[in-house]
Parts: sequence; C-alpha cells; structure tokens
Amino acid sequence: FTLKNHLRKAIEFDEFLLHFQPRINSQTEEIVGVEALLRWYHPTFGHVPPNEFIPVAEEDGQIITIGEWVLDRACEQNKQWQVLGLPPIKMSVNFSVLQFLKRDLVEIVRATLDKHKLEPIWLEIEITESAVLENNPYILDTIMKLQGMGITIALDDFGTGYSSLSYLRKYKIDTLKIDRSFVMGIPQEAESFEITKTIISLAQALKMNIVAEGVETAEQLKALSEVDCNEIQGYFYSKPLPALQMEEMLRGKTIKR
Ligand code: G
Ligand code: G
Ligand code: MN
Ligand code: NA
Repeated sequence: FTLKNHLRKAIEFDEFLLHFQPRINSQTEEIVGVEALLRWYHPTFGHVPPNEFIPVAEEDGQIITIGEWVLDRACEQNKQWQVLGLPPIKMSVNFSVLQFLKRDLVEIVRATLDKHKLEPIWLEIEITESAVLENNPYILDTIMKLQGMGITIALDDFGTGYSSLSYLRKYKIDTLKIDRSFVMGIPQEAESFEITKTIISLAQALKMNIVAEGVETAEQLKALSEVDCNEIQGYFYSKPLPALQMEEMLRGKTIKR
C-alpha cells in the first residue's frame, strides 16, 4: 500500500466528494459564499484528511488532475444551486500553486465555467502564499488573466506564509483570508488581536475583501465585527457540510445558529 497509488484511483473509483463551508457577512449574517473542501473516503482506510493526501498529490503531480476535478464539481454544484433558484453565492476553490504553473490553467478554468454556464463572478480561487508565488511573472500574468475574466482571487492562510506584504503591491488580490491561528487567540491574546486588526486595516486601505477563518466563538465574532471584518468563516456558524445540508442552509439564506 502506498497512499500515492490509492490516490491515483480515487477519481475513477468515485471516492472524492466536496464539502462546503459557508462564508457569512458579519453585518447581515447572510451567506455570501461557500468554500469547497475536498474529502477522500477510501473503502478500507476510511476518511483520509486533506492535510495528508494533498501534499502527496502535490509531490507527484496528481494535484493537477484532482484540482481540475474539484473545480469541475464546485462549478457544477454552484450552477445547480442557482438553477434551483437559491440566492447566488460565490464558490471558493482552493488551488495548489502547482496548478498555477500549468500552462493551460486559464483555458481550463474558462472551459469549466462555459461547460456549466456559470458566470465568472461566482467563482473565487484561493491560493496560499508561497515562495513560488512571490517572484513569478507567469503566475502574476495568470492571476491577472483570471481576474480579467471576472474571477476573484483570495490569498488563503494570510499572515502565516512567506513575505506576505511585498506581493500585495504586485498582485491585485481581491480577498484576504486571515489565518485561523490569529483568530484563535481573539480576544484574550493582545498580539493576535492587534495583528488581526492591522490586517483588516490593510485590507480596507487596499480595498480588499476580508474574511476571518476559524471563528469558533461568539466572543471572536463580536470582536471581529467591531473592527469591521466583513466576512466570517468557521465552526461558530457551520463546519463544512455535504452538498444537501449546504443546500438546506442556503434555502434559509440567513444563517440559523
Ligand atoms: O478543512 P480541511 O481539513 O478540509 O482542509 C485542510 C487543508 O486542505 C486546507 O489547507 C485546505 O486549503 C486544503 N484543501 C482542501 N480542499 C482542497 C482542494 O480541493 N485543493 C487543494 N489544493 N487544497 C485543499
Ligand atoms: O487552509 P484552508 O483555509 O483552506 O483550510 C480550511 C480548513 O480549516 C479546513 O480543514 C476546515 O475544515 C478548517 N476549519 C474551518 N473552520 C474551522 C474552525 O472554526 N475551526 C477549526 N479548528 N478548523 C476550521
Ligand atoms: Mn482555503
Ligand atoms: Na486558511
């Protein structure tokens, strides 16, 4: 057994599925978007967490195929919800930086949106900061092409990565997602809260949308709302849910907790 070999069969054997976690407007408590999160259920190993298999998929290049599968299903699902007459929301999809290094990414994304007749404004691509992102004119060009199509780009796990600030000058990022390691310390840890407030001010000054990740408590929500964090994601509202449960939540539009 190697994880890598089983992973290679996971699409064919239909072992992947997507869960969806809502993103909530902190003022109106409306669901403004969902993040698609990949799940792998193997018949003998059971649930394998993405933190275990994504690095393996990145190591041997499978992340390209898997990433295309995720994008396809996420767009299909978002369109399906629109066809059902649910309030339109942004679908956020995590992309590995390796996907950005593939020459045909822009064409794949365009073809996937066309296939499902999904307008680009309903898709956001999340990318984690990395050294590769930092100094790569090709990635910069790809991000600009995607944005030119109307897709938005989010910087995930913001604040934990390598040299966060220098490329905010180069790239016109639409959304910053404050990493949950900062949110965890709110409000009791002064340092975490100060850093969070600084990230929020930065996002506001640069006209970026801001999302706090990993919000678990009413205290965190209150503190973040008071400093005008516009969007909230985390267990306080909802853990990532299977499609049908997410659909039921969307029927309610405003989140019930
Ligand atoms: O919530 P969760 O345990 O699912 O996510 C763990 C990690 O796996 C997160 O860093 C998340 O960004 C990543 N992840 C989840 N789904 C995907 C995906 O479809 N593609 C990539 N590249 N990463 C994902
Ligand atoms: O790296 P990325 O931000 O894509 O990772 C999302 C991960 O965070 C997923 O594994 C998701 O299940 C997890 N997550 C989402 N909300 C919470 C939360 O409130 N608390 C904790 N501990 N994890 C969360
Ligand atoms: Mn993410
Ligand atoms: Na994150």
